[in-house]
Amino acid sequence: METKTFDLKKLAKHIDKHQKDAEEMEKLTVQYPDMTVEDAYRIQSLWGKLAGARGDRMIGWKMGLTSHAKQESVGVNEPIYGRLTQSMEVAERKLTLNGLIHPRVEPEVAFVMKEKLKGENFTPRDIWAATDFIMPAVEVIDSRYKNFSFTLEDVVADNASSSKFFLGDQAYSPYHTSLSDMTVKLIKNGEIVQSGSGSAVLGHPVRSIIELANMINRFDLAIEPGMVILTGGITEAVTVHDGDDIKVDFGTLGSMELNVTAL
Ligand code: 0L1
Ligand code: MG
Repeated sequence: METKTFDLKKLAKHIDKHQKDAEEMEKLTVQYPDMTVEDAYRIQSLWGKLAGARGDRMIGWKMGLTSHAKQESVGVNEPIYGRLTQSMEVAERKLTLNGLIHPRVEPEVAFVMKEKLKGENFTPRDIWAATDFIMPAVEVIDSRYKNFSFTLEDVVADNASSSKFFLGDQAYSPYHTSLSDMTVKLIKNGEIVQSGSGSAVLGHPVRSIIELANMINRFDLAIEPGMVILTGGITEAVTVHDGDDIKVDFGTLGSMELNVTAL
């Protein structure tokens, strides 16, 4: 087996420390330019094990870089995935900035699964049949890299910038509405600052689940029953500051409102 000049476990601990301390770090690829995307997913997996060992259980997956705009900004043509843990889900409608570096919010659709999906090349029908319900969601992304600047390998190792997420109070049937036609507006302090349609997510959010199953199957991993999946940003992510009021209008999936506070 090829011997790496870097220790993946040590890098997972390094990222974990910067996440916990909310402290910016240099890109890993500056010091380790030979790092591959596969190495980066292994670092992410080791990070997941560290979280699990302190009781922060994995509860789902997120897909990132699912829009052309985001892929272009990182210079890639593929999405990425990350791990969602229990401590990332926030039940109250308050986003506390303490513990975060430079958070941004983005509206998403979450799928909650009732059946295991393991394998490749699922069809949309397979995904719908395995879905329990869908929910509107707001993801908070917070890259641990300076200036939110990274390569594909860096962002994968940093768990796809995962930090927190909010799910709406109301769950909906998977057949409630056409998610690709759904228009979503992100309103900050009373002003519409972003809008987009569900089709921004790989053409349709269901495609995001198909892609996730393909990608994790390469590591022999599965989407497990009960897991929540954030399918990807419907609009660009928006920076938030203390005192901001964030409202997301999901059309027929209702709306969500968050207050941003320092503490
Ligand atoms: O959820 C996302 O699409 C974020 C993926 C990572 C890229 C970023 O931090 O903007
Ligand atoms: Mg996202």
